[in-house]
Order: sequence, then C-alpha cells, then structure tokens
Amino acid sequence: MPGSKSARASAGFLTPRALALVFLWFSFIASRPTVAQSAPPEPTLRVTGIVERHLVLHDSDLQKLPRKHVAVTDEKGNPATYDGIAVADILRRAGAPLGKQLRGPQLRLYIVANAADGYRVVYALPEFDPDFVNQVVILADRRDGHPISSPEGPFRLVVPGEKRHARWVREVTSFDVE
Ligand SMILES: Nc1nc2c(c(=O)[nH]1)N[C@H]1C(S)=C(S)[C@@H](COP(=O)(O)O)O[C@H]1N2
Ligand SMILES: [Mo]
Repeated sequence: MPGSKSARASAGFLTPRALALVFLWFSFIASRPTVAQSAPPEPTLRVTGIVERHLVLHDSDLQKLPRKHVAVTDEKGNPATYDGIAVADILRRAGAPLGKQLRGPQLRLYIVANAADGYRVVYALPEFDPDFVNQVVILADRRDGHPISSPEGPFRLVVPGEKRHARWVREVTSFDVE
C-alpha cells in the first residue's frame, strides 16, 4: 500500500538499527554508576519535583550560597556546631514558592529529603520558610568546623529546636518537592 510506505518513511527513526542504538545508549547509561565508583564524583545535591527548575548542585555551587551557622545539641546530648546553607535558599534557587508566594494551594506542597541509605523524611514547605519559622533548617556540610564525612555527610539536615533527631537526615542526596 502506498500509504503505509510513506508512513514507514516518516517513522524512519524507529528502524531496527535506530532501536539498537537507543538500546546501546541506555545500556551505557545504566552501566555508568559502576564506572563512577572508581572515581568518586563531587558531592551533589538534586532538587526535583514541582519546582520551576530542577537543580543539580555541586559542592562548588553550594559554597556560593549564603552560609549559616548553628549551635545545637546532638542526639547523644553533646554540643555541636554545624555550618551550611539554609534549605530555603536552595529551594528558592529552584523556584519553590516561599515568603509571600507560599499561600493557598502552595501550602499543600511537601518536601521529601532522600538519603544515600534509602532513608526518606517528609517536611512541609513552611517548615523551611523563614517567614513561617524562627529556626532555620540547614543543609550542613561542616560539623565543628570540619567537612562531614560519610555516612553522616557530606550533607546533613540540621533541624534546630526539634527534640528528637529522627528528621536530621544524614547523607542527603536530594529534595523532591511533591
Ligand atoms: N540517612 C539517615 N539519616 C538518619 C537516620 C538514618 O537511618 N539514615 N536516622 C535518624 C535518626 S532516627 C536519628 S535519632 C539521628 C541520629 O543522628 P546521629 O547519627 O548523628 O546520632 O539520625 C537520623 N538521620
Ligand atoms: Mo532515632
């Protein structure tokens, strides 16, 4: 049939050869984490979900954001200081609604903090917003002046004022806004 012939021509990108190339490409992508393990990548934080811009922030990007310092008590009751970036400043870069924009339907938004060990914790967006809360939640990259090593770091959430520390997520890898 002449009609089906032209249809085949216009769907030329679906030829078996093209499909094989796509398959090879995905196999390559799937194999990459194994390769990456031999050379540890720069610590990275992702912001995904319902935001204006998805972000992939490298350590060097995070260092450019304003620094915050908090003095807290750790889970064992010992004093500790943490330095890092207000989570609000990270979310603002992704275009999440904060301040006057955080109202009405936006108040249904929540954030899932994901950790390298699979631990996941939920926060409501206002919990990070300095217009709503006094105590700033930070993504810490230093404890007592030193970089935080795995499995606590390189990035750890510090939630001052929260009595139990179950939401102080260690080794944070991403924030998903849902
Ligand atoms: N990634 C990750 N973060 C985590 C946890 C975990 O299992 N995985 N446990 C939480 C709990 S229940 C507590 S009490 C604190 C303990 O913090 P610490 O290890 O600094 O004492 O970490 C929190 N953060
Ligand atoms: Mo805990």
